[in-house]
Amino acid sequence: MARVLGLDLSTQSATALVLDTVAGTTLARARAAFGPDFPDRDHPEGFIRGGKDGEVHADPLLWLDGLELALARLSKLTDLSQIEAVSVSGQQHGSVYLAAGYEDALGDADPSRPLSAKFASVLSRRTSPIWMDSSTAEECREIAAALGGDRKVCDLTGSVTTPRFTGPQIRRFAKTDAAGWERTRRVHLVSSFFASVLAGRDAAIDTGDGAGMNLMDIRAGEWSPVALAATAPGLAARLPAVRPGATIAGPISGYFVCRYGFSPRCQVVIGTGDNPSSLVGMGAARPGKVVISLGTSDTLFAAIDGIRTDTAGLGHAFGNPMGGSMSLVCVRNGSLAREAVRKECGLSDWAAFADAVTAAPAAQGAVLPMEEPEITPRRPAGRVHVGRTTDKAALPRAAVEGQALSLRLHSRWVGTPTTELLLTGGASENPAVAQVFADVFGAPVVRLAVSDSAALGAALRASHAACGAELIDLEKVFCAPAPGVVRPDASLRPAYDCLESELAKALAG
Ligand code: XUL
Repeated sequence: MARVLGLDLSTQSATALVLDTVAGTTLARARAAFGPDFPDRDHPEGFIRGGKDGEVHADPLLWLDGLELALARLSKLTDLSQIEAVSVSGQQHGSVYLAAGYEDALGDADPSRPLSAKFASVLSRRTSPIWMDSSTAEECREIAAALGGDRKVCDLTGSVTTPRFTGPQIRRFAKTDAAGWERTRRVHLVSSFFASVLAGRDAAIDTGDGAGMNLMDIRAGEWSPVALAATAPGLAARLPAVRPGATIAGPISGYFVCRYGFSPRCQVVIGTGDNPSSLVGMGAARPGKVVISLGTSDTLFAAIDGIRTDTAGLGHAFGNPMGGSMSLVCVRNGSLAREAVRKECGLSDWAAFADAVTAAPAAQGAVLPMEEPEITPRRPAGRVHVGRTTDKAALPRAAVEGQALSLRLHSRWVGTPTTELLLTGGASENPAVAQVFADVFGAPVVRLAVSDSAALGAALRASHAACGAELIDLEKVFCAPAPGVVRPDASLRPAYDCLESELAKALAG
């Protein structure tokens, strides 16, 4: 028997997934939603909008409570003492700032006090900036200037300085709250913070998530001393080590043994970001498959041979937790934009939205719906229209086509032709949406039988790193495609090629 647990701390929820890797079965899944499950906390979406200059933060104590609620629910479904290893996936770029005494909070095994009570007094920054934060344009400019320009930063760290990335966020904190920075002893990513909490001591940041900080030398897989120096004073001493994804942080802490009945032999494997984790969970950790995840943010990613970077500065190169690297294109206006269009068109649910997409003629006009300031392409909120004018009846299709075309356009730098698209995330279950992606990319779309690819990736990584399982064997069982490949309509290719070049022109102008 080899039972493993994958945890995903995402923007809106904490998910826990238990696999039996010998029987090849999913034993239990539990979730806690930061908004709906904690109505008195008043963060209905799980994060805090409307901060100064585009700040978007979240409450790390709410994340801890979310983890505990998910584990409490999980413990009613399966025997946690049988779990041999656990790992974590976390929303990327978000950071947690800890003051002196944080090691005691990590090591405190007293099961009568919840984690949030232990950590409340050791946060040197009460809230955590998350990936939706766009407040650091000035810090991005300053870091890029200190490092010799965007191209150099991109070549060194895998991305140009990017507002949501952790380095610029750290710099803004150090500049705007020097006393808070002075009090800070440790900065963790969401993934490394939760791996540390589970292990009861500091866990390393993995090279997958570490690459989303503008601080790591992407080729060496180590912190870059020049990037650290350009970001904030004394940063090197405040970061945990950076290590390959298959590193074991240690056995699970006494807190989880006493409070949830874990075995003291359960091993904690260091965490990674949700996109690198999904790469593993989708069975795409080796080059060849392109994953599109349609969630709060839409992302496109693929394992790549060697290191390639986007000279246009929009795409990112991250470490692949299984070795090598991966590309990532991240679009902020994902499901929230689809939802805005659905509501605007008076469509009561996603089935009605799917009907509207199917009913409208294909490849006539596309609309890129940017309801909020966008990161790929970098633009203020507003819609970009190309091709024929779109009325309300055609808008749902045109908006999905616009999103698919923009992902196609902004992933050209990766350079590998798309032979198969793996679609995941909430909207991927919508057959009309899947058909549009197949048609726009001119590639068959496959969906996996298992949802929660980020939590699944964490569980598979735990099994590989701590229980010696081969990823290729795990993939055969847990990443099997769902029946029903969605085939592209090749006759639409020329029309979509035209719309893509029109979109490129409209965005350049
Ligand atoms: C990736 C990114 C988002 C978050 C969402 O760069 O910012 O996909 O990881 O959780």
